[in-house]
Amino acid sequence: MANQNIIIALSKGRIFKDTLPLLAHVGIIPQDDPETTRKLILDTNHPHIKLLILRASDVPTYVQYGAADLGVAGKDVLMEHGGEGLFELLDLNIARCRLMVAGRPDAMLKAGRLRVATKYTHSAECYFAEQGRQIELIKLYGSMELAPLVDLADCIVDVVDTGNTLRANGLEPLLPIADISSRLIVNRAAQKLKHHVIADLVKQLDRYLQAGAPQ
Ligand code: PRT
Ligand code: MG
Repeated sequence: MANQNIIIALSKGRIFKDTLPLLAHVGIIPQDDPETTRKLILDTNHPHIKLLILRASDVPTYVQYGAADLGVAGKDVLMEHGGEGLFELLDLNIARCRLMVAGRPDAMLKAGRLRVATKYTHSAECYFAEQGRQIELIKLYGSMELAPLVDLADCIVDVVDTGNTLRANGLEPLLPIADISSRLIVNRAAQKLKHHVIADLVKQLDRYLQAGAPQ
């Protein structure tokens, strides 16, 4: 397929798992499983195509700076990153979830400034500004569900899939902010210099997705 080098950045876990069938459809087979290998650069069956295994929130940065040509990242991560120097080529319709405000059922009734705990500080700031609601942001890096339980925050902004994690902690989804799915992203240089290979890849993936790729 490619005789130009193509580096694709993605994260292990749900994004890798859901991207595998899409890569397989375009004939790209990783030679290692990121859940078992310690390698961070995976070879594929194509000598010119490699996969970088990164923290999900680092994928846009590697693509933006050209360390990877392409990447697979959640829209939540892209909204936080700001998307500078990046183009979204395709909605891959994988790793779907919703970005939500969540908390105890009465959390929104609080008068005055809301304390909002989240790793999605940019999205939370934009959302509450649009709503005209004053907030105090508390930046966290994980386990956001804990914050309202110990009165660190009135509510959280996090992605929700089944809602089981919220429920298990006595919290509820309260307000939807955005529907989230993962996107195929590219940087300007790769888009120009590797146009033919990338356009061909996108065409094949798009056809597959339009035909209703099995989820
Ligand atoms: O885990 P790490 O801190 O390294 O990074 P990450 O959480 O950003 O990465 P990862 O691999 O967990 O998620 C990658 C992407 O998957 C996210 O950026 C989202 O776009 C997407 N995605 C889809 C999700 C979920 N569904 C999801 N459920 N990301 C995280 N979750 C979390 C959710 O926050 C909750 O705490 O999983 C937990 C369980 O969700 P429920 O609602 O099903 O209980
Ligand atoms: Mg995670």
